[in-house]
Parts: sequence; structure tokens; C-alpha cells
Amino acid sequence: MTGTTHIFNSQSITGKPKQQETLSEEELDEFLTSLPKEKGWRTPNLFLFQGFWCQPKEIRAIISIQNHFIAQDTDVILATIPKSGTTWLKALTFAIVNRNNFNVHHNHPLLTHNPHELVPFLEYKLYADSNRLPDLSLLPSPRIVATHVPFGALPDSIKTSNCKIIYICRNPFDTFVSIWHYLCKIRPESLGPLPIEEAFDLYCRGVTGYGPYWDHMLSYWRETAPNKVLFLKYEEMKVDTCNQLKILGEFLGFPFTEEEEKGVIEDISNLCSFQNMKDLEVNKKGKGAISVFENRDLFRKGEIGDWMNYFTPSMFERLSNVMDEKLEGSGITFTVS
Ligand code: PAP
Repeated sequence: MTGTTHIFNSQSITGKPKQQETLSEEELDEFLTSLPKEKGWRTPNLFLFQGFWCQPKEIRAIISIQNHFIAQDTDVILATIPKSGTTWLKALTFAIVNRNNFNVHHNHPLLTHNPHELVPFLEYKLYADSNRLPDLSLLPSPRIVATHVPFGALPDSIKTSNCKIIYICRNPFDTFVSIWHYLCKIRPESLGPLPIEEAFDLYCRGVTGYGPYWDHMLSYWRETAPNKVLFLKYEEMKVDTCNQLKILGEFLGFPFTEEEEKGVIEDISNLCSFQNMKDLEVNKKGKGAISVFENRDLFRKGEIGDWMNYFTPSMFERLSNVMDEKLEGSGITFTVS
């Protein structure tokens, strides 16, 4: 089988003009005046919308998603907070689901495409155009899409259908360092620098894209419908990729056979490994997989424990206390080194 029919062409997603406009510029501006706001990380402000912090354009896209996206039982939704392992999870899920269509050494789309091109975000790609709705019939089946919104803000049909949600959680220390680095890179010069102390204060107060992070993770952790949410951890994926891939394949309904366990899992693990992806031409030189940004900025260090190079003892104490307080009794734990 040739691979081409299985690749989602992100250039051709625009479908029919919206019958019902979500929010015009003026309506959005007026709506924003009713929301609490704080200093933004890469836009002047973040707004508290439906209980989480986000940027104006995201709010408009999320409203559109909530109004228009109809989930199918076969859909796979990848849910993450930014910088917790989205790119990796997209690559792994795509590779598992499509493993019989491509060869990891020759024609695999992940060798020439950034994972964000193959698994589109609902809010940054599919519903980002405020004038048009996407033509979702162009998505290969099963449809794999991603979102950063917390569980409560997902469209109802995702919650009520039999579609599957995969959530990846990363320790909040490394996630903070990763967000700070990335946003310093893409922050417009006109906003001036964002010192780490200031960013950290925002983060500890929950003011970060789609945060507070603790609310975000709890929203997926507490979803109890059977077989609805698979809750993965970045650190477990790092130390035991092959076993985690087995769990992922099983949950997706694409379990590995005994035969495949001998080599295919390792092939996928290697294909999607940090170093392999970072070294690919598309990820060294390409841009635009997410908005207008350089693909290479999505691959920084990919380690557990890099926070130790940035945190002072008082930063460690403050964030530990916040997490202890907010996650108390939940059962969520993290590996931090
Ligand atoms: P996004 O939310 O903007 O899509 P996301 O992919 O969630 O970003 O997070 C990027 C982090 O994942 C980076 O972490 P770092 O800043 O601590 O280095 C990036 O290096 C890491 N990452 C990207 N790809 C992989 C991979 N294949 N394996 C492990 N980590 C990865």
C-alpha cells in the first residue's frame, strides 16, 4: 500500500464558509472585556476563559470547536498541556495506528513531516480560521486530532461518544522550564523580555496557557468513564518506552502481536525518539508545523530533570508546595529526576 492516502494534507483543510460565525473581531474584543486578565507569555494578555487561561485567538477557536466539532466513536483525541510531550505523543500515536501502511526506514511520513503536520491541533489548525470551518472528511481514518483544552472545555460529543482520549502528563518542574524556553524564543520583541522569575510567578499562580496545570491534569485524571482516558506520564515513556507503547497500542485498539513485540515496537520507539526526530532534516530546517514557528524549537533537550539547572531552592519549595496542596489526595505523582 502506498502511504500518500494516509497523510493529512494540512494545506487543504479549509471547507465551507461558516454558516454561523463564531465571534467577529468586535464581538471577541467586547467579550474579552468581560474576562479576568493577566500578563501574557507571548501575547500582551492571557484571559481566564471557562476556568483556564488562554489567548484571544484560542478563545475564538475553542468556541468554534465547542459549537461545531462532532466526534466519531473511532476518533482519537490527544490531550496535553503545552510542553508536556505533545509532539512525541503525536508521533507515537500516528506511528502505531499507521504501522502497516509505512516502512519506518523508507517511506514513513514521520521521516519527512513534523508530527504536528500529521496530527493537527483542533484549535491551532482545524478551527484556527475564523471564517471557515474545516472539511474533516479530508482527515484519514481513524481521525487523530490534538488539543490543549482541559477536559471540561472539550466539545460535548467528545465526552459522550466512544472516542478515546490520550493524555500525557509531565512533571511540572520540567514543563515550566520547557514552556519558558519556548516562549522566550517565540515571544515578540515588542513585548520585551520575560525574566524567569516573572514567568515562574505566573506559573505558580496558575497563569500559563491552558493552566492552571494542576487543574488541567486533574480534569483528565478524574474522568472515570471506562476506557475513555489513558493517562500517560512523560517520564514513564522516557524510561520504559516499549512497555508504554504496548499499553498505548492496546488502548488505541491497535494491539501489538507477539511477533510485533519482537521488533516493531522498538522500531517505532526509535523512529520517534528525541534524537532521531531532532536530527531529521524537516525538524532541523523546516518551519510552520505550528503556526509560523521553527520546527527545531520543538526539540530542545527532551530530558527528565533539566529543571535542576534553573531552579533555586526557593523556587523548588514554592512549586512543590503548590503541587502538594493542589494535588493532595488525588494520587498523581511525578518523577522529577
Ligand atoms: P508543544 O506543546 O508546543 O507541542 P511539546 O511537544 O508538548 O510542545 O513539548 C516540547 C518538549 O518535548 C520539549 O522539551 P524540553 O524543552 O524539555 O526539551 C522537547 O524537547 C520534548 N520533545 C519533543 N520531541 C520529543 C521526543 N520525541 N521525545 C522526548 N521528548 C521530546
